[in-house]
Amino acid sequence: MVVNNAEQLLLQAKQSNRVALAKLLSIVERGGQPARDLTRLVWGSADSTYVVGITGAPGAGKSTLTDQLISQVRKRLLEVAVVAIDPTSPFSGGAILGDRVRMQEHATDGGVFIRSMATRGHLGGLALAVPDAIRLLAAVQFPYVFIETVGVGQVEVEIVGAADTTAVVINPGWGDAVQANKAGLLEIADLFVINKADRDGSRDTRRDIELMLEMSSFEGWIPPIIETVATEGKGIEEVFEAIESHREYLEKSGIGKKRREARILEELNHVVQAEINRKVSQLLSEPSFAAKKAELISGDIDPYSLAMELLKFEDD
Ligand SMILES: Nc1nc2c(ncn2[C@@H]2O[C@H](COP(=O)(O)OP(=O)(O)O)[C@@H](O)[C@H]2O)c(=O)[nH]1
Ligand SMILES: [Mg+2]
Repeated sequence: MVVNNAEQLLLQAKQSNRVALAKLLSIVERGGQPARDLTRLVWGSADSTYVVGITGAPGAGKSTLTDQLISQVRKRLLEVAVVAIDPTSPFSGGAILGDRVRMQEHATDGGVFIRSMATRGHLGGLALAVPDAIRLLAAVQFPYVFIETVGVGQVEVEIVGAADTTAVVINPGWGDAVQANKAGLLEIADLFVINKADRDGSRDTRRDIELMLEMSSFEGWIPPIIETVATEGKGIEEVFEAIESHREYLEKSGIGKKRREARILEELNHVVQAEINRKVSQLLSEPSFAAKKAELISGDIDPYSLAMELLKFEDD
């Protein structure tokens, strides 16, 4: 039997070899055939990992909060992996010194695995890479995976919204909740964190969120609103407890299972689209297309007919 590199790395990663895990995540990040092979390898492995999404505007305190949540998990003697998709995140090195010093504390803790994922200006790729990364981290048995993304843009919101529990981080101040609403964050929020509650205005922000929640139709789970001062560790325990309550709710109601199923189908949707794009690029670069292109330009064939011909599709 030929044991390929990825298989070997996966075996090592399952034995807590973090270097091997980092290499596997690089494979995921780069995409292409090796990433597809890796997904085949990991698919279907037992999945008891709980995925928590943390999102909000840049500077809202997502990384600081994540850092504190890591401590909560570690207090319970569990391991945690963090995937940060924020280009300005301390995890990816774009931070002020204070943050970095704190992160380094966790960086030497073998029970914490922190990884930043680059967008490389290719958000479509991210929609594929993140679920793959989560699955990989689940296969190596992390009980918790935290995903930090900036809550701007449809892809980022979609990615974080696919978590089991999504925390939306807002700051006190006029209009912050309204901005979050505009970005589509309210719809995906399972809990709200008003971070920087050491500043004025958190009561107004709470009222804004409550009003918006009243206007939307939440059934069953009503997202709690929790005030935190992440830099001082205030309110963090409550946030963690809210995550656990939401988890319990998802499990008891069966909604968690449904969500995971929807997530897999959504992933299939992304994969199908990506594969079609790949196929189309291939077709368009084939030499036989040159003649077709000439026909198109001379007006002998219209783009719709040519597209159908290329894809071997038939008219409806
Ligand atoms: N005053 C105050 N500052 C905070 C709080 N939480 C985070 N910060 C600061 O806000 C800045 C941005 O935090 P960061 O976690 O990097 O935000 P992110 O961009 O959302 O990940 C940093 O300077 C933090 O130290 C807080 O609760 N209160
Ligand atoms: Mg950050």
